[in-house]
Amino acid sequence: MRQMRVAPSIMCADFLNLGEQIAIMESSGIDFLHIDIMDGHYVPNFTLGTDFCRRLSEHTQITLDIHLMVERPDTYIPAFAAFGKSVLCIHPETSYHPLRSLQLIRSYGARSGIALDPGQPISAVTALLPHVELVCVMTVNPGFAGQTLIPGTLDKIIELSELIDREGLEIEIEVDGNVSWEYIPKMIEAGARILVAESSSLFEEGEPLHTNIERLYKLIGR
Ligand code: S6P
Ligand code: MG
Repeated sequence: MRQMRVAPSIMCADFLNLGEQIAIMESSGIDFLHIDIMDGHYVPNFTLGTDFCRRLSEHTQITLDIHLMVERPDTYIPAFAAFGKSVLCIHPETSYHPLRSLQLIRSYGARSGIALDPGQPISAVTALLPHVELVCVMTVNPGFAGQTLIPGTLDKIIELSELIDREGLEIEIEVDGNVSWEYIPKMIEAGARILVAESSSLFEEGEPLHTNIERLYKLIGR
């Protein structure tokens, strides 16, 4: 089995001590920084933006995993694809022509991905799978941290994982939403290989970040 990878969700980090937290993640070998981008339309919230990503990419070598929760993503792809070898994920239902959006991402040298809203069936995105390197399965509704996993979303990871194997596709499954100590083993068993670890685990209050990273690595066997 491929080594599990970890993508801490930066919207859940301690913004007043962000530099310190990034340094801990770098020295711990964290794989990606998951950056949630929200536009107040596709999702009723706002979070981070291009200036934040630019600053982060100047400051760290860790790859940015940019989760675009925005309508009409083509408008923003050029700005967000500018950060090294980032991964850019769109929600296909936000684009008139999702395949064109994925091609646009790749045209900038970034890696392309799609995020699956809990209400979107896998059958809606099968035509896009040959054009992505990553599928982010959302186990909560997009827009907010601190939600509870929606039942049935783990089955979706299993279904997607079987489809990827059957078709021989080179796609990694990322899981985003309530990635808690309790659910992590079930998510891995279902087929997830990238964990968007957040307020339910890595940034859980009460324990320092490095202690939670050690606990997470032990749990995922690395
Ligand atoms: C939600 C976003 C996620 C959150 C994450 C928060 O729209 O895409 O990446 O940051 O779900 O973590 P938790 O553990 O509070 O669900
Ligand atoms: Mg996210």
